[in-house]
Amino acid sequence: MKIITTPTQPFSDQKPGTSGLRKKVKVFQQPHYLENFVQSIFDTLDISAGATLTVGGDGRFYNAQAIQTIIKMAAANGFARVIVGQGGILSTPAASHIIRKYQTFGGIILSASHNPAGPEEDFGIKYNSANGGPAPEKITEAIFAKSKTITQYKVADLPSININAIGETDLGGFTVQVINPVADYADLMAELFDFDAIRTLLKSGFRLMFDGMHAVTGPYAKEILMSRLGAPETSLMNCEVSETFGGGHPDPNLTYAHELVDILYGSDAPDFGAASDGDGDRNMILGNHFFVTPSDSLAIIAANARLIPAYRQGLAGVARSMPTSGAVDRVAKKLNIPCYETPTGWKFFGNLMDAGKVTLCGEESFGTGSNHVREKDGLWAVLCWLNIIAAKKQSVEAIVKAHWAEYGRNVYSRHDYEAIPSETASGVMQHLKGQFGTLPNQSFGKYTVKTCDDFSYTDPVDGSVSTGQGTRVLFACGSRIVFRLSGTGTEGATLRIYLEAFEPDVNNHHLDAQVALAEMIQIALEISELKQRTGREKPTVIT
Ligand code: VG1
Ligand code: CO
Repeated sequence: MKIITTPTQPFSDQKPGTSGLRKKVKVFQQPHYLENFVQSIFDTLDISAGATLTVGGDGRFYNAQAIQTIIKMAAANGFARVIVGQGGILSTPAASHIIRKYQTFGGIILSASHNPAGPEEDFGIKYNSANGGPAPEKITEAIFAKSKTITQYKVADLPSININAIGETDLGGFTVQVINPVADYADLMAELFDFDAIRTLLKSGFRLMFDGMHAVTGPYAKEILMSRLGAPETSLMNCEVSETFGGGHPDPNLTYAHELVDILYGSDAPDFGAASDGDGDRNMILGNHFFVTPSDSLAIIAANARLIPAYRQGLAGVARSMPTSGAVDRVAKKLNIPCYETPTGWKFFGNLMDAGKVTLCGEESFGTGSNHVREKDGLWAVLCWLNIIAAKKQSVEAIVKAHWAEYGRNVYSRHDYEAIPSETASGVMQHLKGQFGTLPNQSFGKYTVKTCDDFSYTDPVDGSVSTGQGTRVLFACGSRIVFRLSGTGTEGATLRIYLEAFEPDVNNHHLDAQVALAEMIQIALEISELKQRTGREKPTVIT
């Protein structure tokens, strides 16, 4: 095999964010841009002889072209085999499963998750390690360091590979294997859940609506919900993958999944609604006229895990990202199992799961998962709910309200201010930091500040430390406000404000979180000077 070495110059902006490198497609299309980053990944790894690389993505624009480049670079950099999903498709959780099941050296996942897709929109790439999880910070930092000093990259002189047909192509000591992207993942789900019980539930007249948002989960939902569980075709919407995600924004929340929300809040609403995101790792759960916050969803799955065959023996522990509400902490306390608080992003859960310390984990950003893979998993969360509903024979609303009655309610909301100028956003964060000394003991109405700080995390497994993971303002009553800059956006900065108040007596509480949190919202705006500094009257997205 002939290997072509091409000289190149570094780009300065290849720092991986919360979940890999995300940029506009136009940025990735610059000559050498993708190649530089892929070479930086390979240069960071100690690729063993005979190693296999898993490759796949969410099917967005530029996915197929990028895969051709990655295959040729994998061949040139010492991989013996690449496993790729047919059509270049692998949802993020399915990619994690393929890495684990076939014990591949690692994987490259092409996705910008829920960010819009198309020639003018976003693309993304990330590396996952042999455990199936996103590379830990020390690896992503090493990749970034390499990208700043790179001088050349290697590409094998190979023809384009047909990735649309399942089968193997031998290219002289290097093999490309195109696999069914859905089958292994669907088999795994069938092992974890009580498919018979879910099938019976769906036959009993229980109606569901699943929204694939024109993104990668469509083919997975068809195979699992329709073919294997017997849901009628009318219970799936937007399940054809399109390169532009139908021109939409496949972010499963109350703002962007409004088509589904309208159905679940309309007349003749089904019993259950769910949506997933661009790369299939997020989930939103709805009942008939009812929204389940992701933080509550995590807590409820934890509390009911024993109803699911895979977790019948109980949970080793649970973990949540710092901004996620403390609802799951209350469940962990009752179950007498450990609960870990990590920085935002799935990469921090991997060590805890590998060490057997946690079974379930989740984030407020519509991400829930377990140790069955090392990524969050949208359809898995949907199946958890269906399995729990089938076992409890109660509605979504009844299950959530019973949970609140037992554990109390962590009223929760996140307000996002998207695409604000980066300097303005860092100005807000600096301003907050400047008040670390003066805010404690100050009172705002009934709320008194106890402490404020920047969250940092010491990994209990390998001792690595991650600093600057969000600013916390903790109140004496247990309520809190967290401010954090997003690490996944591609335009300016996104400032996230996370609000949480605990309500032990749910009868005494307004169901609408925005009403229940009104005072906290005012305090957040006041201490951050957000309106004055950004000129924004209201958040872009409220979840
Ligand atoms: C966001 C979420 C975070 C999530 C990340 C990747 O990051 O807040 O919880 O892990 O997206 O999700 P940030 O830095 O923008 O807040 V996904 O579905 O893009 O893989
Ligand atoms: Co995603």
